[in-house]
Amino acid sequence: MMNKNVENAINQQVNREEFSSRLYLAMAIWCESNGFPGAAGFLYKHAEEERIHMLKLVHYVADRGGQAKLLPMEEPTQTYNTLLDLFGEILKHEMFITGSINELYGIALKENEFTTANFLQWYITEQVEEEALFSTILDKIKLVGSDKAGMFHIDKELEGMAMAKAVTNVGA
Ligand code: OFO
Repeated sequence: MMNKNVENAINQQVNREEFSSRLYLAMAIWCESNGFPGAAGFLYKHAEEERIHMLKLVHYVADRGGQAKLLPMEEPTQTYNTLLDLFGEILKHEMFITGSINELYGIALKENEFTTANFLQWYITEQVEEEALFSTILDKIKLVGSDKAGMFHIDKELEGMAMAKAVTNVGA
């Protein structure tokens, strides 16, 4: 049976991953209605990935003989000023998630839950990738500033990244 403190902290992480999915869905919706179809496609895909992050935790709790709890969620921000703003918010959010995973890992170690600590390694690696991905995108957006042609290219690039993700998922 899993330690109660660890189980509670995992449930909180379930909530945060679920919120990430909802936040990126809200952002995708904004992008779609504000002339960024590529960014929208990319974020719709990313919202699905966050749902997978959430489900991995849910199944882990079940495998350990527990039952994951779904906690209430706040409404995500649904309007943004610019694409730069939006991706800035994503990077901030991912840094918060990294902190949350690290905290959860710390709780697992403190409670001698080494199986959970081992399981969390995947999330620790994933967060390195998430932060790297979003800071790269953010740097590109900063570079083009308000140049319309540059923004168009970035949107196309994001569309390509979403398609590459779809192909990778099919192959997986
Ligand atoms: Fe689940 O990695 Fe982003 O939030």
